[in-house]
Amino acid sequence: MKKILLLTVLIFAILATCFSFGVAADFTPKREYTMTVNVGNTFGWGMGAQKWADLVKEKTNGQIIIKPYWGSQLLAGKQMNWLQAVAEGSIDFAVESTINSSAVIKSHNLFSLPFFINTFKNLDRIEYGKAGQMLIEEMEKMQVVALAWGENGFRQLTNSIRPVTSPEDMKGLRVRVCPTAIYDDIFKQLGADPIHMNWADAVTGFQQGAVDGQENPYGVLLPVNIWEYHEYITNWNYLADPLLFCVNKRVWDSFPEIIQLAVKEAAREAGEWEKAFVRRGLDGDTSINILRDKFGYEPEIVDQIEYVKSQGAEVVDLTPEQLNVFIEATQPVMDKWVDIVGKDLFDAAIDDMTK
Ligand code: X2X
Repeated sequence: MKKILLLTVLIFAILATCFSFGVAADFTPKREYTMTVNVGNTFGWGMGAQKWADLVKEKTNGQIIIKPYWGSQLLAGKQMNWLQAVAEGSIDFAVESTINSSAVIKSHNLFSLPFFINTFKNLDRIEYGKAGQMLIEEMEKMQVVALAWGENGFRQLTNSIRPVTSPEDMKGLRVRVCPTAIYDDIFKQLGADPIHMNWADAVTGFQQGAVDGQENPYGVLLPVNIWEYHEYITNWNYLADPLLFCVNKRVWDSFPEIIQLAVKEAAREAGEWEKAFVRRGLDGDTSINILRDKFGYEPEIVDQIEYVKSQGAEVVDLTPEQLNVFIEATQPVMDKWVDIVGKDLFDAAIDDMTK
């Protein structure tokens, strides 16, 4: 009896081993997987995307090769189309901003609610909390698997006309904004003139003076030398711009478990590095210490705000009173967009932030 049992166990073990090898052997990776990124590889965002690709190659012993395409090249510059492309599978991977998916998934406007999130701590609580989970689950239903969070950053206002300390100062300013509706509402509400322009055309637009201003995080202001076009920067953290490290679901499901694990680990690691890189100098010593201690990485520029000042930018920090004027002025936008984002998600985000 014992012998039969032993034999059965042995047969099962052999079958299971064959089966698992069989599954792995059945898997033939594509020669190359495509990845879309809206910016270039000199931005922290782009460096994080490259790091993900490098780590995936390393952790899968060269089985999975991801080629990043910069500047939304695969989308002919149409930054708002990335999610659709990854959902359909015409692009395999993405390291992309939730702003650029917010036209397709309305809930992604959560991060663009004006003056709602404001601090890194709040942002992390949302991303790794219930609201973040809800967003990721919603994406998976659309065939996009989000493996890790990254960051473009809190967006700041820059312009070539005058220092902005109140909505009054924004009257008539022609501001390049991301091509999405909530931006129109915010900037119109503040008296400015929002101009839609894809990022692919934006820097040329700044050079040619087609607009007076724009808004982007320090992680973008530095690599484009924004002070060469816009002397004035207002720090107002008015909305957050997270990134997601994503893969098409069919591609994901085609990977054996061991490869999935490697791709996910690589995304988490690259995301953590990338977040610390773009936050460096903006959150005290926290991010700079992560870069140094965890990654052994010493950035050339440690204090991003001091750096732009040293290049000639005039940086305005709003007082709490000045900030309040902006918060009150944009309240109608907030009221309108909470409904579009979804009350459940909004409440979950508040819950996350107050935990
Ligand atoms: O278009 C922008 O401003 C950018 C580069 O920040 C995004 O892709 C959201």
